[in-house]
Amino acid sequence: MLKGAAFAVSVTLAGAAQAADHGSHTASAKIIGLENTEIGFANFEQGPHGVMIHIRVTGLEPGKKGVHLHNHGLCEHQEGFTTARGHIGLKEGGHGLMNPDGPEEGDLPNIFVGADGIGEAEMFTTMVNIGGGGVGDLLDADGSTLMIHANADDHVSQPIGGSGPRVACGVIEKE
Ligand SMILES: [Cu+2]
Repeated sequence: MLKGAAFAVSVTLAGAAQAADHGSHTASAKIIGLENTEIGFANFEQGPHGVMIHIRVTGLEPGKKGVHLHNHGLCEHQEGFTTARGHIGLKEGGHGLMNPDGPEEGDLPNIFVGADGIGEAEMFTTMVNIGGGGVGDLLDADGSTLMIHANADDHVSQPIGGSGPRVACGVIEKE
C-alpha cells in the first residue's frame, strides 16, 4: 500500500517535470543555401507547451516558401540537401497542417520572402521539443534540420505540399 502510494507520487512528479522542462531550452541553426554560404539563422526556444522558432534568411527568391523540420541533421548542398532525409514524424499520407490525416511532427507554416530576398518569420509548434525525447525531439541521436523549400507548401498535397526543391538548410544544434 505504502509502496503503491510512493509510486503514484513519483509518477506525478515525473509528469510535472516533463511538462515544465524539456531538458535543454534553446537550440539554433545556421542556415546555408545551395552555394554552401551562410544565408541566415533559425533560433529555437522551448516553452511549456511547445517550441517557438525565429527564422531569418536572405538572398532567396521572393515568394511564399515551405518550411519543415527534417529528421536527419545533415545539410549537404551538393546533394540538394536530400541528406536531411524526410520530415520529422514522416508518415504515408500524413503531410500537411491542413491535412485531415496529418500533420507530421515536422510540418510548419510557410515563410514569406520579400522582393529584397529577405524572409523572416516567427513560428510556434507543439509537435516538437528540444531535448525532451520522443519522435519530436529536435536533438535526438541523429539530429534534425530546418529546411526551406523553393515553393509554398499548400499544407495538403503529398508528400511535401508541392513545395518543390530544397533551397536552404540548417542543422539544429544545442546551445
Ligand atoms: Cu521539407
